[in-house]
Amino acid sequence: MLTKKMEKELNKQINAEFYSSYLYLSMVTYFDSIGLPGFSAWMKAQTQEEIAHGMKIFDHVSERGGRVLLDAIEKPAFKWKSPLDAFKAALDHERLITSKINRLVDIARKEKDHATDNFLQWFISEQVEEETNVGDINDKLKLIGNDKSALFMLDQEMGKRIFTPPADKQ
Ligand code: OFO
Repeated sequence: MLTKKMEKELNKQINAEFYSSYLYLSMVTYFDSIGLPGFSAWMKAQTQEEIAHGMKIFDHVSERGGRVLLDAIEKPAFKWKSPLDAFKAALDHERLITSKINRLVDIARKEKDHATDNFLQWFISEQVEEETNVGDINDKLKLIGNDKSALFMLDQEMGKRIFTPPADKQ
């Protein structure tokens, strides 16, 4: 059984994950609008991943006897100055999400909720992966600078990303 405090904080994280999905969906349309279909496809996969994160927490709250309360999702930004600017925003966002997950673990420990602590360890590892993936693309975009043909090649590489549901991940 979840404590009221844990239930409330997990509900906030469900909202944060759905907001992540919304933010990246907004980036899908941004990349489409500047003619980068590979970046757009990458962000679409990211959008699906965020929904899966939200649903994973949703299921945990239900399984542990809590009640999911859906809240309004904040309006995301819709334009960025460049692909690098968008990926910088994505990296900042992932760092924020990591801090939220870390805080949730602290709360689970304070509440002596070992099941939720254990459940959240998957998200701790996932956030390392999220920050690494987004950070690597940031680095590539910085190297590319104004080189249009290198950007075209990166776009093709990004377009190969396929969404893998969390249940299929190790
Ligand atoms: Fe859910 O990891 Fe990104 O935000």
